[in-house]
Amino acid sequence: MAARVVLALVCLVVMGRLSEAAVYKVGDSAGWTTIANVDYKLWASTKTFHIGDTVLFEYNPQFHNVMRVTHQMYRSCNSSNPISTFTTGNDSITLTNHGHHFFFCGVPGHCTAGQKLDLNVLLPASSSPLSEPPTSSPSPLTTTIPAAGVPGPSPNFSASLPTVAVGRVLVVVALLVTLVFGNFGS
Ligand SMILES: [Cu+2]
Repeated sequence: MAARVVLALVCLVVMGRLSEAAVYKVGDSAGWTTIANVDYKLWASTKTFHIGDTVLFEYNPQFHNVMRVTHQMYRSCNSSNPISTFTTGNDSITLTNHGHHFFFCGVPGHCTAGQKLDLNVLLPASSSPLSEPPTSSPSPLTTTIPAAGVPGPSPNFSASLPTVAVGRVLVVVALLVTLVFGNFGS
């Protein structure tokens, strides 16, 4: 019983941490493109990015790419020396540090046409206890985190806990009833 409670609590904590890490598809349904005239500055301004969140660039790799660049390169659309380049057309980039992250498409003319993105990742909130890694047992949590998106067993556990308790109460009641009726019978 105690083990089940601990397991359920661990699951809830893991689920809580998973729900905190968001995945944002850049440009939403339009994706990463020049033809839809997406205002990526506006898009980013409607989101709140945190460390651990992921941004997903979806695009046709025949026509676009993603370059992570410095602020200076971002401002001048200078694609000569990017920090990193992504070319799969389905690039997930996890935000691992706070501050501004600058991206643009390195295809000539696309950055100046507005295919550029400036994300500001906020500092971790000190008030949230879930954002602090637990000091006692960090390994089970970190190993289960990659299973994001897979429905965890936590609802089943939390739902089964009251059922188990009710079941035990019923057994005790049944025993008492048989004892009482047994005494009446004799
Ligand atoms: Cu492009």
